[in-house]
Amino acid sequence: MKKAFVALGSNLQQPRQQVIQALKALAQLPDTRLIAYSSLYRTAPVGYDNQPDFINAAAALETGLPPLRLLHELLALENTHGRQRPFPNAPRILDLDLLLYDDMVMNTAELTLPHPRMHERGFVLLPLAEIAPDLVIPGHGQVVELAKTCMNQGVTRI
Ligand code: PH2
Ligand code: MG
Ligand code: MG
Repeated sequence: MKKAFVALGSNLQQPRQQVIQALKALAQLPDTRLIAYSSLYRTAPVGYDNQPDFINAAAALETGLPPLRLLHELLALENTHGRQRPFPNAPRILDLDLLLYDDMVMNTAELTLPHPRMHERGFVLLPLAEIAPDLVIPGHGQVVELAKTCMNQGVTRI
């Protein structure tokens, strides 16, 4: 079994419920256990400002699924929730990003690990610091230290 971390986000159609439902669905994935999940956080949008605040959270999984298989399960779950992709960083019903898969480092068209922007995003790091403060992001350092640099990004635990 491998350990993987997933970021959850939603800012459309009852975002809290979307994220709570998604956590339940993660626990139901084949050959996978949900071993930890964070509180929910209300977060200011990053990248494209003219959209509602997000609800974000982070989850830790233990899984026998290989990384691409896990990624495909996450994308399928987004689709089940009705996710559409009109333009980059558009508001979304559900976003499930594979952040880390053990200490794997890879960069393909389909999947980059660690997630390329996770080390600078408060909406990822603050929830992650709650469940895995000592985790090291390969190439960037310890989650709790990185999270301290993101305190002014409009991320509030709810
Ligand atoms: N996701 C993005 C872009 N911007 N901002 C917040 N606050 N939360 C997100 O989940 C988020 C974002 C791309 O996936
Ligand atoms: Mg994302
Ligand atoms: Mg995504």
